[in-house]
Amino acid sequence: AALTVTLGANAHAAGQLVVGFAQVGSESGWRAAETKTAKIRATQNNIDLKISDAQQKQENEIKAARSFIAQGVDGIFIAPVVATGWDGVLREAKEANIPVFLLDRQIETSDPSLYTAAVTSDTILEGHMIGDYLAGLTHDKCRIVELQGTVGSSPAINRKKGFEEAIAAHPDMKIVRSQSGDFTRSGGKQVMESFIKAENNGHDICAVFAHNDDMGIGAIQAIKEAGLKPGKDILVVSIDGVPDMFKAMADGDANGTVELSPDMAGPAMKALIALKTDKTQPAKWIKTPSTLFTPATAQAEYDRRKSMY
Ligand code: GYE
Repeated sequence: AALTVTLGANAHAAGQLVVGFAQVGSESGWRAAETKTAKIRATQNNIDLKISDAQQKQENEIKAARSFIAQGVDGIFIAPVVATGWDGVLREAKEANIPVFLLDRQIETSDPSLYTAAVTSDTILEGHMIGDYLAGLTHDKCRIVELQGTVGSSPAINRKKGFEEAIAAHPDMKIVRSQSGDFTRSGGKQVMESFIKAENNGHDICAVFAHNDDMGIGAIQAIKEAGLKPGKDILVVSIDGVPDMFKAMADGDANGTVELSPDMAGPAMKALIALKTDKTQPAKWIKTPSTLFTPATAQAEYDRRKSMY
């Protein structure tokens, strides 16, 4: 084993760490920004980053992780598409002494020592912030339709939970329909079309809460095609803070979003380097900030962000 390690290390420039990143796919604008940012951070940190696109399938992520283990990488990043089913492959990584960082989604495990740290936003808080904000916009009275993210993913579970906790304080706010649009624009549009049909051509819907901006943008299209005005006839709130949502808010088509940083890889790389150089144990949860944005500042925020992605 010692020989293999030496050969692996020699294959790279001195001091250069090799990291394998099992990425979910490219279902959303936020995801694309995260991948792009990861590549930039890799260059800045002199890390050889190998990214695998799992096309939204956990089995592909597990396969990628196994191949990274076989290659003897210095660290593995996983953006876990769903929350459960990770213990087996994580145990293999642990036995191979390879630290694993979870990016942007959490997992459910009976043994948290199987991964080193998770870099994510507080997805319960995001749902809570949107629920509180919507309560203010609607004077605590609203028939809400909900577009959920990928079934079984931690942000879908947690954003729903946080939102429900927030509106529970307001008896006249209710989620009347809820279905997954899989975090995609087309999924959001399709599900919103069916909600509109089922709710008196949309006239009985006060607001749509989408678990991400892409589904929110899909919903905006569906609302327009039904002859209604998004942002007014049906309020639109979501989470991510991608440039297209700032544009939608500036255009009056949407009402609010909670931004989360697309830079999950940067903090993970920093923690990995500290771990490798002087054995510094990172915090188990490296939490990124959540910020609410509204139409009031949308144009300026859009102009500022356009160039960043
Ligand atoms: O909000 C969504 C993406 O896991 C936090 O996944 C991430 C979510 C993000 O598809 O746009």
